[in-house]
Amino acid sequence: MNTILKTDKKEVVISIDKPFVIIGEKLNPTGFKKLGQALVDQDMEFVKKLARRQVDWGAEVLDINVGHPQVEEIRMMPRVVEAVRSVVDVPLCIDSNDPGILEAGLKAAPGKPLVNSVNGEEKQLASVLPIVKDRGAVVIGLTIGEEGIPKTAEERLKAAGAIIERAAKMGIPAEDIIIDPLVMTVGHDSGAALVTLKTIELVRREYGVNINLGASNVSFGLPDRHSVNSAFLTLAMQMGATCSITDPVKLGSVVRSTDLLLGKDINSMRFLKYFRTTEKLRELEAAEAK
Ligand code: THG
Repeated sequence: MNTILKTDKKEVVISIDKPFVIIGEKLNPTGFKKLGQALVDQDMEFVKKLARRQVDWGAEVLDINVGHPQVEEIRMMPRVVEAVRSVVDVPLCIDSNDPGILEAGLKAAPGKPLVNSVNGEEKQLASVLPIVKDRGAVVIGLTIGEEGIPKTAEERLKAAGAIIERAAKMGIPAEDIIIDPLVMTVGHDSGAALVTLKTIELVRREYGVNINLGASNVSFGLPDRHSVNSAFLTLAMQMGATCSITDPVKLGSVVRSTDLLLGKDINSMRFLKYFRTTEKLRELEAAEAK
C-alpha cells in the first residue's frame, strides 16, 4: 500500500516496497528543550536551522509540534510551518491533538501533509477525522482505545481496526492512514518493545497499512539510548514498520544500513550517497563548532 505525502512540488511515498522514511522529530519542544526557549523568544532562525539540519541528515518529512506553556500554539503553528517551508521542500507532519491548531497548521502547509495524530477515542475521531477528510491529508492513528493504551498486541490491533473502519466510513481510504502501534520504554517494562513489534506484525498482516513509530520513546530513562534505539528500529523495520518519527542525525545511518540489508537499496546507492553526504556534513559541523 502506498501512502503519498506531498508539498506543492514534491512527493514522498511511504510503502513496504520502498526505503524507510524518517520523519524528523526535533521540531518538538517536548522532546527538545532548547526549541521551547527559541519559540518563546520567537527565534525563527533557530527553527530554520533545525529544519535544514534534519533534512540534510536524511529526514524526508518533518514533524512540527509547538506545544509549550508559554507559547500561543494556534498562532505559532502557522509561523513555524512558514519558517520551515522557507528553507526546505519536504512534506510536513502537523503535530497536535487540538483540532484548531491542526487546522491552523494545515492551512499553512500546501500539498498533502500528515496529521499527528488521532487515537481511537470517540471524541478524537469525531473532531480530527473530518479535518483530515476535508483537507485530503494523511493521518497517524494511535492504537489507543477508550480505555487508554492497550497492554496486548491483539487489543492494539483492534484499536487500529476501529480507526481504519471509522475513517473508511467517512471516505478516508486506508492508504491515508498510518498506524502507530505505540512505543513505550523498556526501562519500565521489559515486555514493552515486544508488544509493539507484535502489533506491527498483526496490523500489517490484517490491514496492510503503513506503520509509524516514535522510535526514541523505547529508551526513555535508560543510558546509552542510541544503542537501544538503533537495535529497536532495526527490529521494527524487519517486522514491517515503514516510517518513524525520529532523529535523523542519530539514526539516519542505521535506517540506511537496515534498508540495505533488507534488499531495499539496489547497488547500495542510497547507503553510499548517505555516507558521502554525511561524511562532509560531519566535517563541516566540526569546523563550525570550533
Ligand atoms: N508517536 C507519534 N508521535 C510522537 C511519538 C510517538 N511524537 C512525540 C514522540 N513520540 C516522538 N518524538 C520524540 C522526540 C524527542 C525524543 C523522543 C521522541 C527524545 N528527546 C530527548 C529527550 O527527551 O531526552 C532529547 C531531549 C533534548 O535534546 O532536549 O528522546 O510515539 N505519532
